[in-house]
Amino acid sequence: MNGKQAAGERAVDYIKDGMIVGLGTGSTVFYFLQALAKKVAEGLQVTGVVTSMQTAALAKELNIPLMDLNEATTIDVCIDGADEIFVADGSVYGIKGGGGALLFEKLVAEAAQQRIWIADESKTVTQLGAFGLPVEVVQFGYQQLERALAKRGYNPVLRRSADETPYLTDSGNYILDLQFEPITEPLALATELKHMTGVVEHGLFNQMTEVTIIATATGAVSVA
Ligand code: ABF
Repeated sequence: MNGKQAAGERAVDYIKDGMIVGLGTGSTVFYFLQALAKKVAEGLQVTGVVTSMQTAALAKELNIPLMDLNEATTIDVCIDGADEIFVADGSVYGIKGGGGALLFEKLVAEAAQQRIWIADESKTVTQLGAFGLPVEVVQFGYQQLERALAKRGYNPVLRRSADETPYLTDSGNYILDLQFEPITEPLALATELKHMTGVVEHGLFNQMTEVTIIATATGAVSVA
């Protein structure tokens, strides 16, 4: 068992009968989904899973009921991975969006009563930024925004798919990956980015999780 699998399986303990479960994206979430599917097959009654398009396909394959975010009056618990997890003064900051679903992930997380991050220990960092910072932007005139971000020293790079065309998010937007580190003021940077016209959302998830489940490569799990 690896760290991602151990963290994903531990998170299933938080799922109770009747819950509406929010889900993010990525391989750690896929381990959670496989463990959840086993519990559902053993009788756990989940009302539904709300998630991004990438994860929805796997949930469907695993016969886990899906719900649209608009149908979910509230989400009991949201389980998601992360690209970086940083803890300072008891607050948890994260960078997400490596999987390109940061907008849907943030919308689902903000609708949830309890947010749980699951990750292997490689995601915990002593300062934010080495991963890069995904920023979802509208296609129209994105090069203006790219130039403005470059002027601020954020080194934006348009994310491209394997065929070299611009990567498109679930909402048909582009992603500019910012490259600069360390990110020492995540709260201020989040505000700055959100005020730039054309920015739809960014991958800073500041103080947006109540529980972090981190597992080592040997499967030892710590919950904070
Ligand atoms: C998702 O989890 C993304 O925001 C992030 O990129 C991903 C991490 O992927 P993995 O679990 O495969 O490391 O929420």
